[in-house]
Amino acid sequence: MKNLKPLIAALALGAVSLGSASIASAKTVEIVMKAQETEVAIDNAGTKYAGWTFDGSIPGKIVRVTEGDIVDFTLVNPAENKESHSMDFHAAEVDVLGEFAPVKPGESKHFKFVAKRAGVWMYHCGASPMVQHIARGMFGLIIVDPKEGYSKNFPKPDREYVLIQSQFFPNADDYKAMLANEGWTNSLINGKIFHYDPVHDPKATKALVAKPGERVRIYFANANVNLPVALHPIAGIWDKVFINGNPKNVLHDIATYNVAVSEAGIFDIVSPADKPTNNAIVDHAMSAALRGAITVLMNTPDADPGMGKGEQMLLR
Ligand SMILES: [Cu+2]
Repeated sequence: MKNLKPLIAALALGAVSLGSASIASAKTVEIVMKAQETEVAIDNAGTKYAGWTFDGSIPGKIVRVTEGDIVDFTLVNPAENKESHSMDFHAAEVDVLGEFAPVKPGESKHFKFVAKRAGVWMYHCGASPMVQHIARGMFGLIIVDPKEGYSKNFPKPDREYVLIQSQFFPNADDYKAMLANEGWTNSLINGKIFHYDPVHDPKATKALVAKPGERVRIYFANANVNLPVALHPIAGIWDKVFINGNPKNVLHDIATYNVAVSEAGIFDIVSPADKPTNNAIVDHAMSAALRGAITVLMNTPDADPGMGKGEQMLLR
């Protein structure tokens, strides 16, 4: 294989000198994450839970790149951890036994991949038992924006929010129960029960906000270990659903979309422009909704202009 390297390098240089748009604009995005076995708050009251996390919070940080970019990734597993951990980016086409292999405590792993396909993709730890590493909180989202940018069919949103749903198993050690789907008591949205639902939890201090008539783009991922999500915006209709977040995979006028375990996608909602309204974005499976999977979206003229933009895409 070694003798191929000069050839590959030459081809790569050739591509650059030709000035191909995708190569010329492609950038390398360096991402470092640290596996942290640490306590996290799993509800708005601050109830502690023995989480396993990327960088100390559930979910891990949003990774956002543009189609064609190189993701230069390092996973650090500090020596104080007890478990091996790993990284599985669904946006990557690599070797499950290579790039995605487990990393022991005290070690780290570095790999690169080209984000060749636009979309919205879950990432997660894949170390054994995977069910436990995901259930305890080791997941997040990578957004690969299309290199063509926005278009008539893929309109620019006014606000963007990330919502990641997961199942909460209070007994963090019983991975056999997790496999059997037994003992899960609640659903988490971005790591907390009723995170953005002051109706069902008076301790909730945050909700999604927008102005009437704005296009709100929800980047949703199903990080449940076993259950699909029936994603529905109560008192609204998904104007567009982009399956897997790719502009080519567009659906129109959808009430409920079934999101498979590990699936992620884009869900656009546009509220009536002529009056203030509220939506409740739910998993219409009641066992999940009434155990935490409800998110309030308030459409009011005085909506904070900074919400749903930049760092305020993922409300901690
Ligand atoms: Cu892990």
